[in-house]
Amino acid sequence: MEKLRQTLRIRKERAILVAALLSARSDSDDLAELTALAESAGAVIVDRFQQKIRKINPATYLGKGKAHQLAQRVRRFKADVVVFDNDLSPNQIRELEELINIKVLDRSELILDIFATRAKTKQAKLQVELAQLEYTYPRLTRMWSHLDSVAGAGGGTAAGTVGGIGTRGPGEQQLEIDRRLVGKRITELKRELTNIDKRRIREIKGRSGLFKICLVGYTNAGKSTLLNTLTDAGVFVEDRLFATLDTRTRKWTPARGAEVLISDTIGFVKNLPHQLVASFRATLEEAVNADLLVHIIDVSNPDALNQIESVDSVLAEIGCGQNPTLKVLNKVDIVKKVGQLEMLQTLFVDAVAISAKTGLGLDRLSEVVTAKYRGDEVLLRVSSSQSNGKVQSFLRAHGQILNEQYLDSSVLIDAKLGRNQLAGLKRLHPDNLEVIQS
Ligand SMILES: Nc1nc2c(ncn2[C@@H]2O[C@H](COP(=O)(O)OP(=O)(O)OP(=O)(O)O)[C@@H](O)[C@H]2O)c(=O)[nH]1
Ligand SMILES: [Mg+2]
Repeated sequence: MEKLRQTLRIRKERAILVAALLSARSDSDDLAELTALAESAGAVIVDRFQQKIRKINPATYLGKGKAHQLAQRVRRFKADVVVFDNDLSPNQIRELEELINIKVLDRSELILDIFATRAKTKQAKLQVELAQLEYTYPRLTRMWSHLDSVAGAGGGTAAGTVGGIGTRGPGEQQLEIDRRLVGKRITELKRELTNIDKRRIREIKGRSGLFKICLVGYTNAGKSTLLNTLTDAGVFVEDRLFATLDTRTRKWTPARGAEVLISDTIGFVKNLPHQLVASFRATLEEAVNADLLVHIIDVSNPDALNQIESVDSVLAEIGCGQNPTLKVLNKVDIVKKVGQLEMLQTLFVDAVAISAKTGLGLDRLSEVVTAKYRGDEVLLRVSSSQSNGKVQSFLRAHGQILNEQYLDSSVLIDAKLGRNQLAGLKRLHPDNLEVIQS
């Protein structure tokens, strides 16, 4: 049994997916997302097992009868691993593994594994390692309790060493040693990450003068594709979940005179493991500091509404549930379900429909973003010396000049300008500036 949970990797393994549904709800395919997740991790799905349960069995999550059925299917399909869509306690995992004799993973462990294989930068790697240690460690250690009875069994634990031959309870001793090692590693990781985070937060704060947009959304919604289309950023895009684990920031000019910073972030998913959200907090800092969140929605996904809800709840968890947000309905070029786009447009009347791939709707998106960047329009009367040409150029670039009147040495201008640009105009020191109507 100790072999079962040395690694949580399921690449190329034959997997049975299990969803235990507590409610009677059966409106959507509850295993669709787990299927995508498991495939992303590289597993070959050999069977899917959806079961309605009336209550959670504390020992095995599923009732005993259902668990036995599962064991039979494991044998029939020669499966290597069972992945639950539910989160299981360490005890439930142990009991299930004893019963069906192959590795059992829960949803969070699967997500953590995908993150581990995707992490490329030092920061992402440290963040994932920390989340994994915090989530998985107690679960792995529970598996070692059996070592009590196989004293001196040698090898086979995640840390690779086992206590001396013949000593009583090497499992317990090993547990103690590993607990200390893991505790030390967690402290180290936290220290390293704090340093990187501080640098990163300084970097983000350093951009405070500029208007910042952060792309957020469910994994695979098309955030990186949009960033690439808008800015030629060359960000990794792939039809798999969690393609992006790092944020990338680029300049974007949605209209003449309007320059904004736009960042990509990691994708969200339903029930993102709490430890991951905590570890990735610095990466998500881009979202917290953004002037505008652009929420990308994959309208071709039949589950789009639930995905929107999941994203909103992660946003609330990281503390930006109240930030100004623009919803963008992406992938309109491939929406299949009749009425889906119309339904979402009715629910979110301000949403902009686009295709990041074909470019459809991007002009409208630029317009809406520019309007948010500029803020509500105000009517101004500005007077400036004729030698200070910058004031006129600024108004021409950012606003709309309604009337110009040339006096002796000055010019009197009536213009419309976005409220957010008043500060920029003031920096050019016009002789007089009066807001006539706001
Ligand atoms: N047909 C179509 N496909 C799109 C569109 N936008 C994105 N895609 C595809 O959707 C898949 C996911 O796109 P990404 O840009 O990687 O999605 P993401 O939101 O960055 O995903 P994560 O980084 O995993 O969170 C890719 O295969 C894209 O080519 C679109 O407007 N139309
Ligand atoms: Mg991406």
